[in-house]
Amino acid sequence: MGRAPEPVTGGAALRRSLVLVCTIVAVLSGALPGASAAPAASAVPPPGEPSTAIVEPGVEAELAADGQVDLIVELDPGLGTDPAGRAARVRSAIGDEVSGAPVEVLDTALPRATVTTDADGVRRLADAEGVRRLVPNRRHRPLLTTSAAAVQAPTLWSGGVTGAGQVVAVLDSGVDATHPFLAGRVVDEACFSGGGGVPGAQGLCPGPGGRWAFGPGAAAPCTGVAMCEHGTHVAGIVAGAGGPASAASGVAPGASILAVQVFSRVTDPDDCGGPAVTPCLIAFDADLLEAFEWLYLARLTSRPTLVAANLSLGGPSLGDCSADPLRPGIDALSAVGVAVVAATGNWGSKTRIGSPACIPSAIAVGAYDESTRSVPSFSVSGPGLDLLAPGVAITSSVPGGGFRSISGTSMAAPHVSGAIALLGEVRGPLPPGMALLQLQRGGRPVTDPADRRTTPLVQLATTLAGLTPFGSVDVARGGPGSVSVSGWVIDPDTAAPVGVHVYVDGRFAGAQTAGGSRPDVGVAYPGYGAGHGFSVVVPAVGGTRQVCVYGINTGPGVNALVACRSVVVR
Ligand SMILES: [Ca+2]
Ligand SMILES: [Ca+2]
Repeated sequence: MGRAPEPVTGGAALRRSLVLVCTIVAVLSGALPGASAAPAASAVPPPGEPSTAIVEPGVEAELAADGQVDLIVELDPGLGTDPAGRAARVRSAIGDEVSGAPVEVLDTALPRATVTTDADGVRRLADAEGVRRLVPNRRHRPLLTTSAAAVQAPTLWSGGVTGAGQVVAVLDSGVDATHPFLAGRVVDEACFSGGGGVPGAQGLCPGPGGRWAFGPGAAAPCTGVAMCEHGTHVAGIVAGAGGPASAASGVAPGASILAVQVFSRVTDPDDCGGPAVTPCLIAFDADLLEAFEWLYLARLTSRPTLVAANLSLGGPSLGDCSADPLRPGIDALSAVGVAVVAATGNWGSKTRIGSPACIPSAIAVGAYDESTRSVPSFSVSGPGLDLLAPGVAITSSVPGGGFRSISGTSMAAPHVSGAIALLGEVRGPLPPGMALLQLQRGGRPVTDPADRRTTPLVQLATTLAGLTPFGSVDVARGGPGSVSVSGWVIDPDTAAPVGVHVYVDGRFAGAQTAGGSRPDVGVAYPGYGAGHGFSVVVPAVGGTRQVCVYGINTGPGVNALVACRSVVVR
């Protein structure tokens, strides 16, 4: 490893935990589509022999602008998964330095290193054996600009549902665990900061060096930089409780918070958006990749009810989000049941959502303005936008015990993370894709006046009432004195087959348990298996008949109409 970590407490044990995550994720990452994505072709052709490494276009853009680039070097997974051995092999592949700049080996399962270098260094790395891809070490900004009621959370609270037992990770600028609004909510803390040694990026973790910290106090809010209150505000929207009338409660006031500080202090005006706003907070890809793997291990070991990871941060996407450098970590978390909830951005684009929200397995959340009952102009929209949630003038906690009203998609995303904690308490483990589907089905459609895109606004009471069976009638055919219908049905509360009832012209005509094999349905709804098909023949008299199929409910919800079809019976 590069620099020695500086844990706040329990350093050695926590360090071993971080090492263990490398091994576990390596197995999973190899099986994930994102791990071997084939991105765009090289933009910096090396002199002489052709390179085998892919150089992302963003690398050349940074070289053209600055003469140098902060790189993440992705190496061949064949370098092995044993952390200590892998670091040595990374160094033997690309050296301790490139063109005089030091190489930092990242603490991630896929072998990665960071280095800041020039065009010559990029060419040498692209030519080096074992180097698979060169990507910019991107910068993500916090996304700023009595909202629980707008998502119908109080209806659930009145039924005793508060998110109790559920854990939400908040990857942000730190959380004030001593704030009365968050008293007792923060159950663990970690910090990843410093950008993998990017020059000019100062690590903000407590302790010397500021690179890593773990345990109580590790994710204390940063100080001395604008937006250090951001993470405390976001955590309050997820799980705050007992506040003033203007902010009486977060969405899931019984849920727990896993606070993860991922921001660094940066002084480059180009990164911060101008000299007037320096220094600023930046979250680097390198730190997010390490944080994702720490959360993945926590989910598999100590935090089995970690249901969501909130990312109220981002920047414009590079274009191809299926090859996004952060995708393997987000895919891995989603695959073990952690919904990764990300804000789409506040720069007003209505054509392309930001990264990491644009990564398909992330749940991308835009902002809704309760006062205008519409989508605010700043809220980034485009293909991949999954949900809307309140994000204008949201009052929540800030460090030191106070409260402030802030706007942004940063405020919308934690409404969804809290909603998933409430769903998790009611329903038990729900695959993130199914949680999203339920929130979308139960949501209220809202059309953005800027691009006419219609997106569901989270409505929790409707969503819970909507945990009813759903499916499809694929075939309905009349025969001599009979009707045959086939299709599939799932109740979101169980992977087991559920019943279907068939009615002809409003009269009960037959029943079946929908347990037939439908591999296509199993693929479409991961975690629910393939056994949801039905194929029924019921008696019917001649003429044109209305045939209706109902799914029989399990757990929350009610019996639901799947579909009706008109058929001609001979
Ligand atoms: Ca998505
Ligand atoms: Ca149900």
